Amino acid sequence: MTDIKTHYRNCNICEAMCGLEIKYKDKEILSIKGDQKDPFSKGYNCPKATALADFYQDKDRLKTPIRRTATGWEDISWDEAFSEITQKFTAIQQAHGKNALAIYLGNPNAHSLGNGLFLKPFIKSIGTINRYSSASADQMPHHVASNFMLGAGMLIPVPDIDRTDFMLIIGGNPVVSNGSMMTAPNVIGRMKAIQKRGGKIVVVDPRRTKTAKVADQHLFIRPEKDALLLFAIIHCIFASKKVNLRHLADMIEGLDDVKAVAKNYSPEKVAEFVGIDADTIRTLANDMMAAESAVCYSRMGASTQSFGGLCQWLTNVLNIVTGNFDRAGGAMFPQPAFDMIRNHKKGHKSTFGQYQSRVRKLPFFNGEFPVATLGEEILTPGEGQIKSLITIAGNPVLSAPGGDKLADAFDSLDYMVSVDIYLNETTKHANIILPGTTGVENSHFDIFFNSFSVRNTVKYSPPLFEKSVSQRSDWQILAELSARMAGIPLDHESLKITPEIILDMALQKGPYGEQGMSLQKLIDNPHGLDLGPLKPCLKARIKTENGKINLFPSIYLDDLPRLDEVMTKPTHDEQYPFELIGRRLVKSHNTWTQNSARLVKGKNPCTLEVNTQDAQRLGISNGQLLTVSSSNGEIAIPALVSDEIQQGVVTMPQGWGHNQKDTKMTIAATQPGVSINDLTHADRICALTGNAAFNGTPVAIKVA
Ligand SMILES: Nc1nc2c(c(=O)[nH]1)N[C@H]1C(S)=C(S)[C@@H](COP(=O)(O)OP(=O)(O)OC[C@H]3O[C@@H](n4cnc5c(=O)[nH]c(N)nc54)[C@H](O)[C@@H]3O)O[C@H]1N2
Ligand SMILES: Nc1nc2c(c(=O)[nH]1)N[C@H]1C(S)=C(S)[C@@H](COP(=O)(O)OP(=O)(O)OC[C@H]3O[C@@H](n4cnc5c(=O)[nH]c(N)nc54)[C@H](O)[C@@H]3O)O[C@H]1N2
Ligand code: SF4
Ligand SMILES: [Mo]
Repeated sequence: MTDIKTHYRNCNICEAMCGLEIKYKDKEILSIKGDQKDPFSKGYNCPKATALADFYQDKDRLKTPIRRTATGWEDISWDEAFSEITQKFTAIQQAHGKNALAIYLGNPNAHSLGNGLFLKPFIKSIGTINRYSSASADQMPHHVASNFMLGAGMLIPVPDIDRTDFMLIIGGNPVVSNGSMMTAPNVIGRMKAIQKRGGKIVVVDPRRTKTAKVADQHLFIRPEKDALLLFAIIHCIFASKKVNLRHLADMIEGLDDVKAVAKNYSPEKVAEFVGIDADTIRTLANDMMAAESAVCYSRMGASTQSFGGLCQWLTNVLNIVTGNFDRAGGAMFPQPAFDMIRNHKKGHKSTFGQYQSRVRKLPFFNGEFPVATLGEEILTPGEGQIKSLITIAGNPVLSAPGGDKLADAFDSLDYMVSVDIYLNETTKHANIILPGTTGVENSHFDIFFNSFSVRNTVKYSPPLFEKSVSQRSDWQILAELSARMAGIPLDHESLKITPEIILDMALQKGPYGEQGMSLQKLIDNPHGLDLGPLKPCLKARIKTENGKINLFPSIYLDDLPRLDEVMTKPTHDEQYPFELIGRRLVKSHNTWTQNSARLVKGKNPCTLEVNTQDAQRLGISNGQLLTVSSSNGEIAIPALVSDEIQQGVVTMPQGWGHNQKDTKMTIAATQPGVSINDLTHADRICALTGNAAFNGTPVAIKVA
């Protein structure tokens, strides 16, 4: 028994940062459980964590570079792969300009220490402005709001869930997702604690989700009408004359302008469009004002929709005018030990709209263009056309709006490279796949999620298992590619820098440096360290030039006519009368965890939930195969008749569709699920931020 060892680390799958206790013997994982001594997650973990063992052992996982040939994939050496890639990328950039090479970054980059640190120099080395990521299929409206209101896109307010007395959750299902832009392991436990201390939770969602079932109140809302609801609540708060800005009173600009505009959105005016009656909206506003502390938290449902920009602005406004911004129990700002914005100067220029995309003129922001425009930038001929692409830890064929069309676009590229652990729906289009190490083979530190966390904590874990001699880490791949692209010799000193060296420096120079924070300190404390509850800190951390909160940035004013059209020109799509929204499943994470046998065990979860009355009207019965069509395409999917989904709305999981040919994810390929993004359309975006508008996609359904 003595040779059974224990390793502690944070789970790297979702944002929750659950601490894990892993028992192992030699190179075999024996068990994965929640780490009771983790100061943040306190023993909590979800079923996905155990699959870290499956990803480690997965026989389908790539370990060496492979190259596509006319007769199939062949193994090649790292040197051959790097040489070919450098030569091809350089030739394409010389012939067509720097921007002819594009880059797409997927979600696991945010969960990786090495990628978080080494992507920036890599991006610099390829010198392209054609940069895309999953962020514009997710949370870009949050960054836009923080950028314009607070002067820093990464200064994100997070709900102080552990102290709030009233939580309004709009378009989030954190009981399943475990929170997003709100790192909070065991959300369900934290929600129950709100109720135990006498507080209240209200969920606004077109579906009665697991989160809605835990809440005290659930309000069904029509998809994409959240900005109107938020405006109406704000209207009530101004009308009641109970605006109370507390300690931020001398930091707010534009209060009267917001008040004047909010006048136009009375509960009575918006009710029929929102689908929530005026009295209920007034009660909601009153409940929020009456609570000792309160917070509005809005997420995917309110971000990946046509008015995502307005929703995230109005969420901040609501928290501010109720006196719940930067205050215990409200929306607060973490102070991470690795502080990404510490050295940002006040008043630094926003890059929003610095460039416009070539074809659709969408805004460049936070160093990237919206992923919704990637396909047309590849397919539209002319000066500046994308000819070559590198994807890093992303699967846009399944994750981007109109993903199936992206597959065709990728086939038209002159040259494509993927840095990925699988041969999947996206990477199969690459000429070369470079596989990095993953999960337990990597050291781990959460750069991003400590910045979105509901409590200040910090933790570092070394790799559990050393990689084999033939393997490289993602960061090593990025470092070598950067050097080769920039013509730096491979024995250069800069190539000796590791993530640990940079991390240690950032910790020592960071906000806890004077108290002795360092990498060694974290190595000595493998369960992690508690740095305490969130503290009011906005005065010190705000990055606007004059140190004030801009409550009404003009970009939002300019977007209001578009919102008003919802009420003045309501449309009913005769051809596609249903509105499609997505759903997340406890046992899958986006597109990439479905090769774990234990996670996909059981009946097919990829079903289209249809409201009972709609089903009766259309003669649809449970389990029946349906054809679902949209302006983008068509899928076949079994029905799940339910009263949990609102009439006129249908929902299916995101991240599925693995039964394509020429991939190598043996278990995933046997799963019947289809891709929601064969239905969503790249043209459907939030016109303000360019973020994908997945929710509310018009669809038609019929029995197949
Ligand atoms: N319709 C609809 N579409 C959506 C969503 C939705 O709700 N509805 N959600 C959106 C959201 S929130 C997100 S974040 C995006 C996600 O969009 P993507 O990031 O494009 O998709 P993922 O499934 O996260 O892709 C992860 C990829 O990284 C690879 N990978 C996993 N681990 C590693 C690693 O350690 N190293 C490397 N190099 N590769 C690795 C996987 O094999 C996979 O190819 O999808 C978006 N798309
Ligand atoms: N188990 C699991 N956990 C995950 C992931 C996963 O794939 N699986 N993915 C991770 C990622 S990358 C992210 S970004 C987070 C996302 O975390 P969440 O934001 O919690 O994600 P969703 O479950 O997509 O929740 C969106 C909710 O919005 C609702 N909704 C849809 N349209 C509208 C609308 O117009 N208005 C309103 N009010 N609601 C609407 C949907 O019914 C759904 O309940 O989850 C993370 N955690
Ligand atoms: S909730 Fe997220 S971080 Fe926690 S164990 Fe599950 S997948 Fe991992
Ligand atoms: Mo996401």
